[in-house]
Amino acid sequence: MSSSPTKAAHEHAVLLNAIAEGANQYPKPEHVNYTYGTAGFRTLASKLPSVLFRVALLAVLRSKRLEGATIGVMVTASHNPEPDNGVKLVDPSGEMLDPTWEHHATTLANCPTTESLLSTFTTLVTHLRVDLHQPANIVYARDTRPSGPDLIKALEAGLNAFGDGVKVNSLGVTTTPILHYVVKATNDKTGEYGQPTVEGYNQKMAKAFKTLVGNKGPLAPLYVDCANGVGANALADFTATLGDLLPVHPLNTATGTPGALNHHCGADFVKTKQQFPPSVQAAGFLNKRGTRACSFDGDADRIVYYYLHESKNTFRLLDGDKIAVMVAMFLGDLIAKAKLTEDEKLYLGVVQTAYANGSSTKYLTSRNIPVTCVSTGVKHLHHAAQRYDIGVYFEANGHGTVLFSDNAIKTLKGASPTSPESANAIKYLLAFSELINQAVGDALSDMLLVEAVLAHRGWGAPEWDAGYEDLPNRLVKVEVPDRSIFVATDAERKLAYPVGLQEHIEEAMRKVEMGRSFVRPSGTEDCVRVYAEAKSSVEADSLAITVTDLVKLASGQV
Ligand code: G16
Repeated sequence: MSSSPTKAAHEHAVLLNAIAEGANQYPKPEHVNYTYGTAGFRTLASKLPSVLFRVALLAVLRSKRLEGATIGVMVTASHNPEPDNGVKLVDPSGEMLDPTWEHHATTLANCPTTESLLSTFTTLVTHLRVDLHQPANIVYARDTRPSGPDLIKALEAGLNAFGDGVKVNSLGVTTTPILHYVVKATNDKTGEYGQPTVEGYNQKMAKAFKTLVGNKGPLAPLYVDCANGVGANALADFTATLGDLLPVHPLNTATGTPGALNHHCGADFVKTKQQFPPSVQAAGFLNKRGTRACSFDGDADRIVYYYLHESKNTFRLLDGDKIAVMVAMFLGDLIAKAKLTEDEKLYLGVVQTAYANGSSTKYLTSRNIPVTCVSTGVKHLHHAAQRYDIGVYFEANGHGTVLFSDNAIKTLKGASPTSPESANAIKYLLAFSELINQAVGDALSDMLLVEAVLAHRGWGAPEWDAGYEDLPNRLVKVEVPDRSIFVATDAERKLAYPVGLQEHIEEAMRKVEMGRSFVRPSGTEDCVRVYAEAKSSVEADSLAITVTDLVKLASGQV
């Protein structure tokens, strides 16, 4: 649709007026510098209203630029403590926002005044070649944080500035991966991915899970720590759809209790502290030896498993690395059983980050499974995984999924089975491609993936754990006055700055057997993270302490 220059100028002026009116309600606080980081904007909720208003503007520009494709907005701070909140944009494919647009998000968020916001907005419209007459479609949701409703109001104020020029779909309170699913399904014009609703998500996964384990159930009961977050609601909805096939015991479901979210529970607590959440212990879980439990994080995009070791009576963690290894081995076996022809050959690979335990990488590479190491952040893993026909990616913290390429799906659908075993393998591979969230890491979908693999293998947690022994490792959060002085390189395995620090870290590594350590600034919290692993716990501890001291020294704290 085109309009005369005068009419267009008038329409633009009306839009800018509406934006100005809204923006004045949400002024940018002084002395705050925002960055669209690893997982969007994330900071204290009280600092975010102006950011939400501006994110709405960018979401609309992105949708209009893509001729009305649906863009997602998720309001969450995932694993962060309750006073924090955040917001991230989801691209039409269900993936994270195109990295070239992250900079525009940062620029808009940092405009100091309404005037500068309007001129930056106008510049972006021109620079990004956005036709404001195009339609825009936005779907949004939030997690259970108490600050969520006010931030959603700020987001809606930004969307409302466009009047009828934007169609919105609010999913209310839901998990991050469900929002990603709905975005992907909405934009999938073939309609094959699934119904673009929460119900559609539950039905799709329940159907695939039944195909995979329907004749093996009911499975052994599973304890699920929901981190007192939105995963509790999603789990309840899903189990209502699934029925009795997987009996779950939900724990930490107090979504309305102030301060409870991620507090002494959840995937990040378990992974970082390497211990049971106290609430899981209190639930009598430890009396049931060998029983597996898992923890979601605050927005249910991460999951880790754990259990009590039978004879040693110790906590055993089955983190993202353990999930990746078990799943890659199992899918690899299914590919072999499918007996595809040379032309149909499917390549499977694993993507990890520097946090991956050295033992997991060794286990995979020694079995000829290709492993790629990329920087932290799902967007990096996701893109690297797309290079395989079946790309398994997991961060050690439990954030991950398995991507099936179009070629893999087409090949499997077109393959001619040579035996009942190959027919089953093909059927199961296709069912896994339905069960596993193709847009992003998803605690609920990953839980079902793990359960399906365990059921097929006939394993419990100890058998799963037996594959390899993790090297003892430590993860330390160091608060520093300015984390931006730490600049990582080489897929975050080394530090480029401060100059000289890397040499000291390497010297410390050489002093312990099988020592490996790295330092990187967090993209979601105001801290620097130190990772250390070594042959023994004592050495991992000492390496972590030495490197932490080096970080403090370099940041002028000692
Ligand atoms: C986010 C990202 C993850 C990343 C994690 C920690 O997770 O999506 O890829 O591993 O933050 O990042 P950092 O160490 O940079 O703080 P979530 O679950 O918090 O959204």
